[in-house]
Amino acid sequence: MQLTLPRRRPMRLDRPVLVGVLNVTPDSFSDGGAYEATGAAVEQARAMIEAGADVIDVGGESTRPGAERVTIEEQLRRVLPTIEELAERFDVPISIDTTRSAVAAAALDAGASILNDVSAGQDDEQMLALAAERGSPIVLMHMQGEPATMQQRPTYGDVVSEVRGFLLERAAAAMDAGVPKGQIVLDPGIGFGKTLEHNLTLLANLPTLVETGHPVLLGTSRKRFLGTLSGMEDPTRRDVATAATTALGVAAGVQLFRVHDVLPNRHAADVAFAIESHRR
Ligand code: HH2
Repeated sequence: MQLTLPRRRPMRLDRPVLVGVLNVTPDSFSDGGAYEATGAAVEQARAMIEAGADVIDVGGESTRPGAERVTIEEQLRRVLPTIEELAERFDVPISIDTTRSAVAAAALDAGASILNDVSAGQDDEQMLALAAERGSPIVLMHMQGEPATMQQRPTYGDVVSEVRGFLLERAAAAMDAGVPKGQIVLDPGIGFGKTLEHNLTLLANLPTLVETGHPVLLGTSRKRFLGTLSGMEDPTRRDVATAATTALGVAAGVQLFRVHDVLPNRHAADVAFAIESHRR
Protein backbone atom coordinates (compact mmCIF):
# COMPACT_ATOMS: atom_id res chain seq x y z
CA MET A 1 0.00 0.00 0.00
CA GLN A 2 1.22 3.52 -0.72
CA LEU A 3 0.07 7.13 -0.93
CA THR A 4 0.97 9.29 -3.90
CA LEU A 5 2.10 12.79 -3.01
CA PRO A 6 1.86 15.74 -5.43
CA ARG A 7 4.30 15.47 -8.35
CA ARG A 8 3.72 11.69 -8.20
CA ARG A 9 6.08 11.13 -5.29
CA PRO A 10 5.23 7.76 -3.68
CA MET A 11 5.00 7.39 0.11
CA ARG A 12 5.08 3.76 1.16
CA LEU A 13 2.74 2.49 3.85
CA ASP A 14 4.13 -1.02 4.14
CA ARG A 15 5.79 -0.28 7.45
CA PRO A 16 4.33 1.96 10.19
CA VAL A 17 4.43 5.64 9.28
CA LEU A 18 4.92 8.10 12.13
CA VAL A 19 3.45 11.56 11.73
CA GLY A 20 5.15 14.00 14.13
CA VAL A 21 2.87 16.70 15.56
CA LEU A 22 4.04 20.31 15.26
CA ASN A 23 1.48 22.71 16.68
CA VAL A 24 2.36 26.34 15.96
CA THR A 25 -0.36 27.56 18.30
CA PRO A 26 -0.38 29.31 21.69
CA ASP A 27 -2.99 26.95 23.14
CA SER A 28 -2.66 23.30 22.00
CA PHE A 29 -3.32 20.94 24.88
CA SER A 30 0.14 19.43 25.27
CA ASP A 31 2.60 21.61 23.35
CA GLY A 32 0.80 24.96 23.07
CA GLY A 33 3.20 27.90 22.97
CA ALA A 34 6.33 25.74 22.64
CA TYR A 35 6.87 26.11 18.87
CA GLU A 36 5.26 29.45 18.02
CA ALA A 37 8.61 30.89 16.92
CA THR A 38 9.69 29.51 13.54
CA GLY A 39 13.18 28.67 14.81
CA ALA A 40 11.81 26.55 17.65
CA ALA A 41 9.39 24.82 15.28
CA VAL A 42 12.20 23.94 12.86
CA GLU A 43 14.34 22.55 15.69
CA GLN A 44 11.45 20.43 16.96
CA ALA A 45 10.85 19.11 13.43
CA ARG A 46 14.53 18.23 13.12
CA ALA A 47 14.42 16.35 16.43
CA MET A 48 11.30 14.45 15.37
CA ILE A 49 12.88 13.49 12.02
CA GLU A 50 16.03 12.28 13.80
CA ALA A 51 13.82 10.21 16.09
CA GLY A 52 12.18 8.54 13.10
CA ALA A 53 9.26 10.72 11.99
CA ASP A 54 8.17 10.06 8.39
CA VAL A 55 5.83 13.08 8.07
CA ILE A 56 5.54 16.39 9.97
CA ASP A 57 1.97 17.59 10.62
CA VAL A 58 1.80 21.37 11.03
CA GLY A 59 -1.29 22.92 12.63
CA GLY A 60 -2.24 26.51 13.46
CA GLU A 61 -5.58 25.89 15.18
CA SER A 62 -6.05 23.91 18.37
CA THR A 63 -8.95 21.46 18.34
CA ARG A 64 -8.71 20.56 22.03
CA PRO A 65 -12.04 20.33 23.85
CA GLY A 66 -13.38 23.84 24.41
CA ALA A 67 -11.09 25.49 21.83
CA GLU A 68 -12.28 28.63 20.01
CA ARG A 69 -11.98 28.96 16.22
CA VAL A 70 -8.97 30.68 14.66
CA THR A 71 -9.42 32.85 11.53
CA ILE A 72 -7.94 31.87 8.17
CA GLU A 73 -5.62 34.89 8.28
CA GLU A 74 -4.29 33.95 11.71
CA GLN A 75 -3.79 30.30 10.73
CA LEU A 76 -1.83 31.44 7.67
CA ARG A 77 0.28 33.79 9.77
CA ARG A 78 1.10 30.93 12.11
CA VAL A 79 1.79 28.06 9.69
CA LEU A 80 3.25 29.46 6.47
CA PRO A 81 6.71 30.57 7.68
CA THR A 82 7.23 27.19 9.36
CA ILE A 83 6.07 25.17 6.35
CA GLU A 84 8.34 27.18 4.03
CA GLU A 85 11.35 26.56 6.28
CA LEU A 86 10.59 22.86 6.72
CA ALA A 87 10.13 22.34 2.98
CA GLU A 88 13.45 24.01 2.31
CA ARG A 89 15.46 22.18 4.96
CA PHE A 90 14.07 18.65 5.17
CA ASP A 91 13.12 15.93 2.76
CA VAL A 92 10.06 14.62 4.63
CA PRO A 93 6.48 15.19 3.53
CA ILE A 94 4.59 17.90 5.42
CA SER A 95 0.90 17.67 6.21
CA ILE A 96 -1.32 20.61 7.05
CA ASP A 97 -3.79 20.20 9.91
CA THR A 98 -6.64 22.53 8.97
CA THR A 99 -10.32 22.41 8.05
CA ARG A 100 -10.11 25.52 5.81
CA SER A 101 -9.34 25.09 2.11
CA ALA A 102 -7.73 28.54 1.83
CA VAL A 103 -5.21 27.56 4.53
CA ALA A 104 -4.69 24.15 2.93
CA ALA A 105 -4.13 25.64 -0.55
CA ALA A 106 -1.57 28.15 0.72
CA ALA A 107 0.15 25.39 2.71
CA LEU A 108 0.42 23.23 -0.43
CA ASP A 109 1.89 26.21 -2.31
CA ALA A 110 4.43 26.63 0.51
CA GLY A 111 5.56 22.99 0.29
CA ALA A 112 3.06 20.82 2.18
CA SER A 113 1.79 17.72 0.40
CA ILE A 114 -0.86 16.04 2.60
CA LEU A 115 -4.16 17.46 3.89
CA ASN A 116 -5.32 16.58 7.41
CA ASP A 117 -8.94 17.64 7.93
CA VAL A 118 -10.47 16.86 11.33
CA SER A 119 -13.89 17.82 9.93
CA ALA A 120 -13.59 15.32 7.03
CA GLY A 121 -14.44 18.04 4.52
CA GLN A 122 -17.60 19.15 6.34
CA ASP A 123 -16.31 22.49 7.56
CA ASP A 124 -15.32 23.57 4.04
CA GLU A 125 -16.58 21.45 1.13
CA GLN A 126 -13.78 22.88 -1.10
CA MET A 127 -11.26 20.74 0.80
CA LEU A 128 -12.23 17.62 -1.13
CA ALA A 129 -11.97 19.35 -4.52
CA LEU A 130 -8.61 20.79 -3.48
CA ALA A 131 -7.23 17.33 -2.64
CA ALA A 132 -8.42 16.09 -6.04
CA GLU A 133 -7.02 19.06 -7.96
CA ARG A 134 -3.61 19.01 -6.31
CA GLY A 135 -3.18 15.25 -6.14
CA SER A 136 -2.78 15.32 -2.36
CA PRO A 137 -3.70 12.52 -0.01
CA ILE A 138 -6.31 13.64 2.53
CA VAL A 139 -6.97 12.43 6.08
CA LEU A 140 -10.67 12.39 6.93
CA MET A 141 -11.37 12.26 10.68
CA HIS A 142 -14.54 11.51 12.60
CA MET A 143 -15.72 14.04 15.18
CA GLN A 144 -19.07 14.21 16.97
CA GLY A 145 -20.07 17.88 17.35
CA GLU A 146 -17.34 20.51 17.33
CA PRO A 147 -14.35 21.18 19.56
CA ALA A 148 -16.06 23.94 21.59
CA THR A 149 -18.72 21.54 22.92
CA MET A 150 -17.85 18.00 21.77
CA GLN A 151 -16.98 16.58 25.19
CA GLN A 152 -20.17 17.80 26.91
CA ARG A 153 -22.24 14.68 26.31
CA PRO A 154 -21.06 12.44 23.50
CA THR A 155 -23.73 9.83 22.67
CA TYR A 156 -23.77 6.90 20.25
CA GLY A 157 -25.93 3.84 19.65
CA ASP A 158 -23.05 1.75 18.29
CA VAL A 159 -19.91 3.86 18.21
CA VAL A 160 -17.95 1.51 15.93
CA SER A 161 -20.54 1.29 13.16
CA GLU A 162 -21.47 4.97 13.41
CA VAL A 163 -17.84 6.11 13.09
CA ARG A 164 -17.19 3.64 10.26
CA GLY A 165 -20.41 4.65 8.47
CA PHE A 166 -19.61 8.35 8.74
CA LEU A 167 -16.06 7.87 7.44
CA LEU A 168 -17.23 5.78 4.48
CA GLU A 169 -19.84 8.42 3.65
CA ARG A 170 -17.20 11.16 3.70
CA ALA A 171 -14.81 8.98 1.68
CA ALA A 172 -17.57 8.58 -0.92
CA ALA A 173 -17.96 12.38 -1.03
CA ALA A 174 -14.20 12.70 -1.55
CA MET A 175 -14.29 10.12 -4.35
CA ASP A 176 -17.20 12.02 -5.95
CA ALA A 177 -14.98 15.11 -5.86
CA GLY A 178 -12.29 13.17 -7.74
CA VAL A 179 -9.97 11.87 -4.99
CA PRO A 180 -8.87 8.26 -5.66
CA LYS A 181 -9.80 5.78 -2.91
CA GLY A 182 -6.17 4.96 -2.09
CA GLN A 183 -5.49 8.64 -1.34
CA ILE A 184 -8.21 8.84 1.33
CA VAL A 185 -6.96 8.08 4.83
CA LEU A 186 -9.57 7.33 7.52
CA ASP A 187 -9.16 8.33 11.18
CA PRO A 188 -11.58 7.39 13.99
CA GLY A 189 -10.90 10.70 15.78
CA ILE A 190 -9.97 9.42 19.21
CA GLY A 191 -11.08 11.97 21.84
CA PHE A 192 -13.24 14.01 19.45
CA GLY A 193 -16.73 13.80 20.98
CA LYS A 194 -16.00 10.50 22.73
CA THR A 195 -15.99 9.19 26.28
CA LEU A 196 -13.36 6.82 27.66
CA GLU A 197 -15.68 3.91 26.79
CA HIS A 198 -16.12 5.13 23.22
CA ASN A 199 -12.36 5.53 22.76
CA LEU A 200 -11.66 2.05 24.13
CA THR A 201 -14.36 0.46 21.98
CA LEU A 202 -12.96 2.12 18.85
CA LEU A 203 -9.40 1.07 19.72
CA ALA A 204 -10.52 -2.51 20.33
CA ASN A 205 -12.20 -2.60 16.90
CA LEU A 206 -9.64 -0.96 14.62
CA PRO A 207 -9.79 -3.86 12.12
CA THR A 208 -13.30 -2.70 11.11
CA LEU A 209 -11.64 0.44 9.68
CA VAL A 210 -8.59 -1.36 8.29
CA GLU A 211 -10.93 -3.77 6.44
CA THR A 212 -12.39 -0.87 4.42
CA GLY A 213 -9.21 -0.98 2.30
CA HIS A 214 -8.44 2.67 3.04
CA PRO A 215 -5.22 3.56 4.81
CA VAL A 216 -5.96 4.30 8.49
CA LEU A 217 -4.43 6.93 10.78
CA LEU A 218 -4.62 6.81 14.57
CA GLY A 219 -4.28 9.89 16.78
CA THR A 220 -4.20 8.92 20.44
CA SER A 221 -1.13 10.89 21.42
CA ARG A 222 -1.23 12.24 24.99
CA LYS A 223 -5.01 12.40 24.97
CA ARG A 224 -7.17 12.70 28.07
CA PHE A 225 -8.29 9.04 28.12
CA LEU A 226 -4.63 8.00 28.45
CA GLY A 227 -4.34 10.33 31.45
CA THR A 228 -7.35 8.63 32.99
CA LEU A 229 -5.93 5.14 32.37
CA SER A 230 -2.35 5.89 33.45
CA GLY A 231 -3.02 8.38 36.23
CA MET A 232 -0.80 10.94 34.45
CA GLU A 233 -2.40 14.37 34.75
CA ASP A 234 0.44 16.04 32.81
CA PRO A 235 -0.06 15.33 29.06
CA THR A 236 3.71 15.25 28.42
CA ARG A 237 3.94 12.20 30.72
CA ARG A 238 1.54 10.16 28.58
CA ASP A 239 4.04 9.03 25.94
CA VAL A 240 4.50 5.49 27.27
CA ALA A 241 0.73 5.12 27.36
CA THR A 242 0.59 6.47 23.80
CA ALA A 243 3.19 3.93 22.66
CA ALA A 244 1.00 1.10 23.98
CA THR A 245 -1.78 2.22 21.63
CA THR A 246 0.69 2.49 18.75
CA ALA A 247 1.83 -1.12 19.24
CA LEU A 248 -1.77 -2.34 19.35
CA GLY A 249 -2.61 -0.24 16.30
CA VAL A 250 0.22 -1.85 14.33
CA ALA A 251 -1.09 -5.28 15.36
CA ALA A 252 -4.54 -4.25 14.10
CA GLY A 253 -3.13 -3.22 10.69
CA VAL A 254 -3.14 0.58 11.11
CA GLN A 255 -0.56 2.28 8.88
CA LEU A 256 -0.14 5.85 10.22
CA PHE A 257 0.27 7.21 13.77
CA ARG A 258 0.11 10.89 14.69
CA VAL A 259 2.32 11.42 17.75
CA HIS A 260 4.05 14.14 19.74
CA ASP A 261 7.03 12.16 21.09
CA VAL A 262 8.33 10.23 18.11
CA LEU A 263 11.08 8.04 19.63
CA PRO A 264 9.04 5.80 21.98
CA ASN A 265 6.39 5.41 19.30
CA ARG A 266 9.03 4.55 16.64
CA HIS A 267 10.35 1.82 18.93
CA ALA A 268 6.88 0.51 19.81
CA ALA A 269 5.79 0.52 16.16
CA ASP A 270 8.95 -1.18 14.90
CA VAL A 271 8.87 -3.92 17.56
CA ALA A 272 5.16 -4.57 17.02
CA PHE A 273 5.70 -4.62 13.26
CA ALA A 274 8.60 -7.09 13.52
CA ILE A 275 6.41 -9.43 15.59
CA GLU A 276 3.42 -9.01 13.24
CA SER A 277 5.52 -9.91 10.23
CA HIS A 278 6.09 -13.34 11.82
CA ARG A 279 2.39 -14.09 12.29
CA ARG A 280 1.44 -17.34 10.51
N1 HH2 B 1 -5.84 15.13 17.04
C1 HH2 B 1 -5.54 16.42 17.28
C2 HH2 B 1 -5.32 17.30 16.21
N2 HH2 B 1 -5.37 16.87 14.93
N3 HH2 B 1 -5.69 15.12 13.37
C3 HH2 B 1 -6.00 13.84 13.12
N4 HH2 B 1 -6.06 13.39 11.86
N5 HH2 B 1 -6.25 12.94 14.13
C4 HH2 B 1 -6.21 13.32 15.44
O1 HH2 B 1 -6.46 12.45 16.32
C5 HH2 B 1 -5.89 14.68 15.75
C6 HH2 B 1 -5.65 15.58 14.67
C7 HH2 B 1 -5.46 16.92 18.68
O2 HH2 B 1 -4.16 16.86 19.19
P1 HH2 B 1 -3.11 18.07 19.21
O3 HH2 B 1 -2.78 18.53 17.85
O4 HH2 B 1 -1.94 17.68 20.02
O5 HH2 B 1 -3.81 19.20 20.04
P2 HH2 B 1 -4.55 20.54 19.65
O6 HH2 B 1 -5.73 20.19 18.85
O7 HH2 B 1 -4.88 21.13 20.99
O8 HH2 B 1 -3.59 21.40 18.86
